Amino acid sequence: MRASPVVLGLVSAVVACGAFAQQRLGPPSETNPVRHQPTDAAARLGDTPRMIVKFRSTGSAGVAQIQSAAIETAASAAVTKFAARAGVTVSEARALAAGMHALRLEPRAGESFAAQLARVRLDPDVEFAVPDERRFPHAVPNDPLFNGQWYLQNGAYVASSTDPTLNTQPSAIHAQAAWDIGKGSSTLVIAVIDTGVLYNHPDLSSRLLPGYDFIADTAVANDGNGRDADATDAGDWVTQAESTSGPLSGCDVENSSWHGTRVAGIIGAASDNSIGVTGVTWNPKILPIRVLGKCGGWDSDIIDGMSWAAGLHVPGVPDNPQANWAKVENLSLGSTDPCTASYQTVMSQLTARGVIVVASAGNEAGPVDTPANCPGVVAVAGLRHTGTKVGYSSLGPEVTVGAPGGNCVNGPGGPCLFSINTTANDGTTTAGNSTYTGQTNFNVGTSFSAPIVSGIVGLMLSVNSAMTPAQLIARLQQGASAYPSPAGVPVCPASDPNTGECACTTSTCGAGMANAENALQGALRPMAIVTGPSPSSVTPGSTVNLSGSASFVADGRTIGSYLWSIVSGTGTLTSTNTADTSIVTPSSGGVTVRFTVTDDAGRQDTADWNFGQVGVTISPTNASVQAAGGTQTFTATVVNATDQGVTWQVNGVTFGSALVGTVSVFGVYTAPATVPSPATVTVTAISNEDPAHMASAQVTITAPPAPPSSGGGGGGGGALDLLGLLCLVALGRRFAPASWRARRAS
Ligand SMILES: [Ca+2]
Ligand SMILES: [Ca+2]
Ligand SMILES: [Ca+2]
Repeated sequence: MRASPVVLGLVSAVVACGAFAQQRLGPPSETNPVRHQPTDAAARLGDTPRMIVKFRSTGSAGVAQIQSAAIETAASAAVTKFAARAGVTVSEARALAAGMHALRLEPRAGESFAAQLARVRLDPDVEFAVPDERRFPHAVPNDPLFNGQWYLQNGAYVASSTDPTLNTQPSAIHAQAAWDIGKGSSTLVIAVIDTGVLYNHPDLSSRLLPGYDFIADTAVANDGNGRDADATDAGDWVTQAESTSGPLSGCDVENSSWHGTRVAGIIGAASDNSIGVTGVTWNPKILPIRVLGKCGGWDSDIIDGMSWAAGLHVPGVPDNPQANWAKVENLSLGSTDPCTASYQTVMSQLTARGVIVVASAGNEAGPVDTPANCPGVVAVAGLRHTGTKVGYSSLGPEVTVGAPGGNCVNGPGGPCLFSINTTANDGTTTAGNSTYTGQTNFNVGTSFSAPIVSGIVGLMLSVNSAMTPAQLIARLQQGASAYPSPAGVPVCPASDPNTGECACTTSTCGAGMANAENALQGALRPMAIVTGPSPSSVTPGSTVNLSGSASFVADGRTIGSYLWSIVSGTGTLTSTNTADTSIVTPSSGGVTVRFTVTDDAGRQDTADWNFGQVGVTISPTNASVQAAGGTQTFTATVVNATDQGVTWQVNGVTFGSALVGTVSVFGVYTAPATVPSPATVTVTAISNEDPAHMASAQVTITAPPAPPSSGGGGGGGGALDLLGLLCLVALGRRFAPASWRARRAS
């Protein structure tokens, strides 16, 4: 088992709600207004820990199709067989999506949960067993509050105003400009995997689908039962009494967050409807998936919710109707952990279905939380209005892009100038009045950076539904605006000691600041795709067929023209304006073929096919080295190879020999003790990736100056006998020349 989750158990934060949030913690709001940690970190596993197990015998669940009941039957049989074989008592077993199971086992006397997990992993049918852990929420056209939605602006909104929220900010996402291009398709579904939603919010209700409540644990659900078809947020407040004992012991005492309602409003508040705020998207439907309740939510519920939203079957739950299958899923939740096998399993299934998962990086100012750090997830870091990283946001190489996360500038008590305003509710326990966040009841956290990007992804998919997640992510990143480097702001991961602010880099905050306008323009461009043989498998001078037929264009567009061209090297194309072509590769050197697709609107994309033979060069190509200790360093350069490494030889012998000189793994040639015959040897660097390609240098060994008191022995130059060679190799140069000269064959 990995390092104790108890140690790692600093959880990501819930939303901040003005004075309510400030009472929780001390740090200045600019630094981390949203972070809250459980007083009892053991709450991550709960008092009766459960694990998520995948059995090999259940096979891989259907990626493209909804699972059948037969698979479910096989799965429950796997649990029964496992219990009998492992000699364990299963006190709770629930089949999850993707062939996984949530299991609670009766521990043996004195057995820790970690030891129990280790024992389960020994079973031959167990593919993986990971803890089922709690994750936590990371945490407005003519709509009258839109002016306060600084993060959506693009032009100088009120350039003359002294109110900084009304002027364009560097990290604002240019949504206004994007809406001139597209406001999102009404057939697209974006899932909000969160606390559920308040269906009666007047600025949200028209956008909401029925969704589902996946919280199996009644104490967490707070709606009096387990899973049900009503995804209404029942409130997630935790009382002092609940925190002291019972199933929520150790959890933070807090008011209801209405987190899902806040997240949903950013993605898709009812827009241009004369009330409240504006969403990043105006038309797509929002599918509320309730997985977070009191004290966060369990992996087992989050994973099932993610699966169901995308159209996968979840045992015991009626399937999501196909019209409501989500193509985008927003997860503004997580906690500090490596990506688990359970999340990897569901992510690979969702990616295969073309579903884009967007997750908040976390509010720990540390490594990216899980599931944001899982492969294929669009991880979003939080930015200040100026485009620097806001203090609380987690950061790291897993981040895809940055987006506004909200920052206050003023300390606690003053208005929060750069709140991410959205739909909310004023109830501290059960729901009260529908409201909006603002400068006094502010809303900040990476929880709100993620839905900004989910909205952008929704706009992109609405104009180009054929993009794979990888293709969409590439266009999203290409469209991101470069991070600023303000003077006096430490470069991430270093940070300002007071605020935590730092200047983002592409290795800490992703490709740049998410830009809705550029992303949408990128999605509208054709996608040029060239398929052909792997260049490394191609023989020089052979005919290669290249196809551009897999290329596609944005929805509603048609292909205008194709163009094949040679941008470097030599070769002859059989045709240049068709979807497919062929080329004879050069017998020496390489060639780069470029394929350009132009759609009927004149938008273009290109893709290159490179044929390059592995090339090795050596430097210098000639050298003169004195015998008996002289050295020469050679450098080998390898091109067109993934592996840049070479193997060194002297006269065809790897690493050389005492007779002709030796060469180290670093290319350092050391002359032999005496001048060999012939006196010129060959040093060769051979490509490790393709040993057919090499480069050589000639080295002439010269005699060392004669010793001052040469006592005879003749002209030298004779060969050492075998014994002498072995001694030389074994003893190195610890012997003076006089010593080994004595061993010379007569
Ligand atoms: Ca329920
Ligand atoms: Ca419910
Ligand atoms: Ca509105």
